Amino acid sequence: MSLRASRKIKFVDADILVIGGGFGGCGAAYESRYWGRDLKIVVAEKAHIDRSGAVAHGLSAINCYMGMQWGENQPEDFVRYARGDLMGLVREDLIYDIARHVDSTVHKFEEWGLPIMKNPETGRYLREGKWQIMIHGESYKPIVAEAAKKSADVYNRIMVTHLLMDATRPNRVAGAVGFSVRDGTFYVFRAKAVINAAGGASHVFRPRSVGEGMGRTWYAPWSSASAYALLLEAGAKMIQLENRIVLARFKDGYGPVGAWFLLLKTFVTNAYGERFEASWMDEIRSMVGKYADVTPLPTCLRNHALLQEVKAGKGPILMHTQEALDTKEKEDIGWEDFLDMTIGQAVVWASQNIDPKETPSELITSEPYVMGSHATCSGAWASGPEDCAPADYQWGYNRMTTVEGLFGAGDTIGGSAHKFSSGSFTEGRIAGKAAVKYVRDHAGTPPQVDEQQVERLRHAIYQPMDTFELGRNEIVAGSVAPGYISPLHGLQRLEKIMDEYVGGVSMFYVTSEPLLNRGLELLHMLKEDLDYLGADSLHQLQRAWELHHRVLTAEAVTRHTLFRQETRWPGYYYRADHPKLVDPDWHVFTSSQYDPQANEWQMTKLPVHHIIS
Ligand code: SFD
Ligand code: AMP
Repeated sequence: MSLRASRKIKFVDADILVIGGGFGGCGAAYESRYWGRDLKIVVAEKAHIDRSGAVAHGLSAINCYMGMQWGENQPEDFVRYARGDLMGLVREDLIYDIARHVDSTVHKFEEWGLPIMKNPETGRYLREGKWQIMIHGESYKPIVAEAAKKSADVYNRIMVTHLLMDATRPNRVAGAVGFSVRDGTFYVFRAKAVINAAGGASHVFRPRSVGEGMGRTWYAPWSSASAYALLLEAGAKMIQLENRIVLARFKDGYGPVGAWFLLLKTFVTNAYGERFEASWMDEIRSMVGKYADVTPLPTCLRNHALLQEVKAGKGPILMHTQEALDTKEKEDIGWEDFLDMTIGQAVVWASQNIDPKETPSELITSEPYVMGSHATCSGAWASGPEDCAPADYQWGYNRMTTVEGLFGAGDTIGGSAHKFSSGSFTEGRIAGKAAVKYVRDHAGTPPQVDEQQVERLRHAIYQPMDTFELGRNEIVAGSVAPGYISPLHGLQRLEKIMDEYVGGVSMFYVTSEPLLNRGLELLHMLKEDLDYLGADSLHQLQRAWELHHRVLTAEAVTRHTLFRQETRWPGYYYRADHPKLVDPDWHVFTSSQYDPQANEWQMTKLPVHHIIS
């Protein structure tokens, strides 16, 4: 009997359980309450909903807004844009569905108190670019969280570790379990429907920032792949996990570039003052054909040009902020861009004596991230909207995964790139509405949790604390422990494997079949050692389970990358053994399904349907 498993147990019954109170989760809670006034809606959040998730620190732009009431854009245009950026491979039904509803989400944010910048000449929202608008967004997250808090019972500081399945129907979700990272209480959530909105993943690949700086990444360091691992272990079908994203960012602080390129019209050169993108176009065309002529140039191809320039020794690449900040207004926007969303970048300026009005700043490509809401679309294979999804894209309820009663939103859902904060919240709303309908339609057949599964998990979850209790007796020289592996050591081992074998920064994003196969062997050995994780505190226990989630997700990324025998997104990763894009064979989604009992993976292709001309 585990020492720690004798702690308190708390059962929480819900009609709808939302895992993760980020943008997708807040949208799901809000909309579930709207359609399900009489239902019990519960949010389980591993941090505190007021400042959790990727938007914890705030943002300075909303990157998905149509402006339909002013005739600025139509949903069809947005589908074309996202499709072009992802080089043809997106779920057009899901993207269209978000685009047609996203404006109403943004209007709600403004009504709830989010200050959105206005264009003084038109009175409309100030456009950063065609799809983006500028906000004073330091408090974006608490403002949006308030709506969720009013809609649901929020359980903060609960790390969800596993989903529960119905006792008699193996493909029907029944809830989830986790533990309080504050007092260790074991939580059993029994729910009729579950919406997984647990966000994307940083720290799957080794970051450029290492040592004491390793907490500085572009995507939040606490984005720990639960969205994917929870689904994989439940046997849900996943897609496009090879579509990891690499971002061009201000060096060392990871400051985003959108406001600079699009609003401030800042330009980039190599160290010799040359604007280089055009010079790589012939080479790009030879690799990806017609996708090189998409406007704007796809994000991955912009990366590719930058990378080629760096490899040719023409770095550092410079963003000429000093040319853009020629008025006080622009200077204010430049600083606020970072102070609202990436304070670390403003700190880099201060610490390196960089006055952006005087001196250009270095740009560089980041390590890869796994996510579904930026210029990338890794995630779950989900049922689409009833009115416009092709027949093989729908099986009942919008945003339901292939597991009965299990929905997703935001980074969780695959195939629908470019949703960002507003689109993730919107997708949460869509999933919430569908989950309410699911609960009502299935009122007569509620799931039953499998008591044995709960008991098994109660023991497994606290095991790292017991392992530490025993292993600590053998500690030598401070923290050297022959008897267990610490979550940090496990994480560093994972990052090294992914970096060196699966296309991280140290390999200039290059991988190949032999490298991927070796990576899988090493991941297998790492997985064996996860049984010996030791946690000296509840905080470390959370880190241990985050590591479990990252490792399983990493394996899925590796298997997808091996399965797709082409280089579709040069600049995100390169299959050196398949350097070109191969549309006749690979104009498809890659799909995986994991069987945890047998520890087997099934890889397949799924069709890409174009529904917008
Ligand atoms: O400039 C568990 N994003 C941007 N979106 C925009 O609209 N505009 C921008 O300007 C954006 N930029 C940007 C962005 C993100 C970051 C980090 C930076 C800059 C520096 C992207 C959006 O933030 C992103 O698209 C959405 O937030 C995605 O929403 P969602 O819901 O999929 O993820 P989340 O918000 O991180 O929430 C996840 C929640 O789950 C919790 N959680 N809870 C319980 N148990 C577990 N096991 C859990 N695992 C996770 C998390 O704590 C979190 O609350 S720019 O760069 O493009
Ligand atoms: P980022 O700051 O890089 O996350 O980008 C914010 C938004 O601007 C996203 O919608 C990007 O796709 C878009 N964006 C960034 N840079 C460019 C560029 N050079 N051309 C077109 N769109 C861009």
